[in-house]
Amino acid sequence: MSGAAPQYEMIAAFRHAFGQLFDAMQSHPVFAGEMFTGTEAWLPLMDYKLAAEPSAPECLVIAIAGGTNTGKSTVFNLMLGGKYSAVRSTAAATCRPLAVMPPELASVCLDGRLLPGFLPKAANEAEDTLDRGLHPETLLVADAPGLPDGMVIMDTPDVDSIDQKNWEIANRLRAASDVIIAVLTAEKYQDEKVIQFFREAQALGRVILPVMNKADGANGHEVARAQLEEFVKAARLHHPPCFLVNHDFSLAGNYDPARVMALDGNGSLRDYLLELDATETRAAVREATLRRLVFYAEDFVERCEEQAERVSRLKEEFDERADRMARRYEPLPGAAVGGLFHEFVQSKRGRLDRAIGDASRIVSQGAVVVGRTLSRIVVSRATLESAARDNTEAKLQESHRRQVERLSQELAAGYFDTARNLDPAVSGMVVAGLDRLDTEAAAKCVSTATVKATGVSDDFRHHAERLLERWWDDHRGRRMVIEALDKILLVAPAGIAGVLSVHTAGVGLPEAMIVAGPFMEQFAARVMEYQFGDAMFDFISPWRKEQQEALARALREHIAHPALDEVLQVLDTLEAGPLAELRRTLNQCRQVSVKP
Ligand SMILES: Nc1nc2c(ncn2[C@@H]2O[C@H](COP(=O)(O)OP(=O)(O)OP(=O)(O)O)[C@@H](O)[C@H]2O)c(=O)[nH]1
Ligand SMILES: [Mg+2]
Repeated sequence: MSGAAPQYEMIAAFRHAFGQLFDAMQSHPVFAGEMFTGTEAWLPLMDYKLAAEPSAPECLVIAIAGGTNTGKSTVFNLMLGGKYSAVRSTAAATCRPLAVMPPELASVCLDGRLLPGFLPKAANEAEDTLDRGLHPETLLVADAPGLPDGMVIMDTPDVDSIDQKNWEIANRLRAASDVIIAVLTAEKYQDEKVIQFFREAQALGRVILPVMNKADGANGHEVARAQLEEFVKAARLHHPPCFLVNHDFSLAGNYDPARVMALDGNGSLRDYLLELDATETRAAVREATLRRLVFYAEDFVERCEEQAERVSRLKEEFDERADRMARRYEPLPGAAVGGLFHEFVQSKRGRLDRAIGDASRIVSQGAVVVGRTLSRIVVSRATLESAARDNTEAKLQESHRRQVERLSQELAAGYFDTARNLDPAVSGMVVAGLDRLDTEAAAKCVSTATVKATGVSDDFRHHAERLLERWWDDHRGRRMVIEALDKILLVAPAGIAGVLSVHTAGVGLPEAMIVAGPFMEQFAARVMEYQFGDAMFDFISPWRKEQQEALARALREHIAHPALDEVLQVLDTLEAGPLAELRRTLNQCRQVSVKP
């Protein structure tokens, strides 16, 4: 058939890409387990059928299949006219397939070139098919000189075995076959597992020929006819020719192919097979197999792509949640931020000094205002809080730490809830990631990373300078107070005592001395803050945003990404190429599969 070679190459490329993806995913066994579930149903189509090299000799593979103990080995021997396969009354007796073929094919088959995927082994005796010690991939090979050219007949284990290993074998044999003889009995023609097997064989384009074994001849095989009809309908077969073997207890030793006879009385199953156009049948089966492969593989690749998409969305979602959580953080500015006011005012000092002639008046007025409005507050703070300014900073940091740790814990708890509702492959990895995460320790890392970053960045310093400069130009009155205050700081602590003692209402020298001491800077900061008024919010918000962004980064780094650790590795693996290659090679297979 023309086109077989490009088909072969494309399928081989797709198979190779699949293998690469499979290998790459093996370091994530749980995810891989979920991902590759179901592929065992269609991989045999490549490995046991389409992988056959175009140069290998052509053959028509006829497999005898059916439920346990239906008489498959018996029908097989009948068709071959001799005892090739062991017949037993015990269930699931045949456990390894046996392929019988003309001698010239047998040698090619034993070289592994005729029926790909299997481990060929020359059969010594009929009982070999019962040997469970043989490797499950074994294909026993025997030759039968009387068989027509290119014909391979296989006896196979049951398709509905209690032994699950047999299902895999049945799957492979179905893939390898072109024609399947469905051996049924009055007890087994309706079994769901059997029906399923043949339905799929029909979808794979295999030629299915039902045989009712141990048929009762009464009323022109009335019962067998009805049962065959029912089977054909259930397995969705398209009017196949049906056959039967009469119930005959003296069967042993009498292997006559004519005994497997057509239901319509026209010859035997063997005659029918001899007349079948092998080349046409093989080509049709191959095309149907490729179509079915593309159908399954398409579904698989789509699922993988969706999975990769879901996993990458999950990362985005986790990151976004960390960001949202960080926006709930409300840090309060400490000394570093307050210090910027002071620095700024100090930078204006030169101008003030030049105008020092007026200064005494301004200083006095300023001091009065400052004193009246704020001295009481400052004094009360002075008496309530024990001296050190560091204490206030430490308290501030402690409150930040508590906030950050609470937000971290809340975030991790939210991730847990989400993880539990994800699909099983991903859920397992995220839950394991969260289980590995010591939330308390992670929260501390976040807190350390964030709280230590409460200083001011260059960006914020520039912002502050610009804003203060603008404010300075727009608020002449208020800035006077600040300038005055700064002047006081310049002459403090001695000077302030005098100024305050003259101008303040009811605040005496002892309190002023306390003010002038360790609280001088804080006092100044308060006044500046007060005078700076509405501009304060604009001044602080970029700083707060910076703090929130630092927290968001820390939450991602210490909580979101450790939780997603394995998921991110999976994503890296999937995005590194094997999935794209699988898609590319599949698209090529799809093109050749639809070619006329
Ligand atoms: N009398 C009679 N016995 C049959 C006929 N077909 C099968 N048997 C008997 O049914 C039993 C099972 O036959 P097998 O040919 O081994 O059946 P099988 O489907 O190959 O069985 P497994 O390989 O174990 O699944 C044996 O005891 C056979 O002798 C038949 O047409 N007539
Ligand atoms: Mg058998």
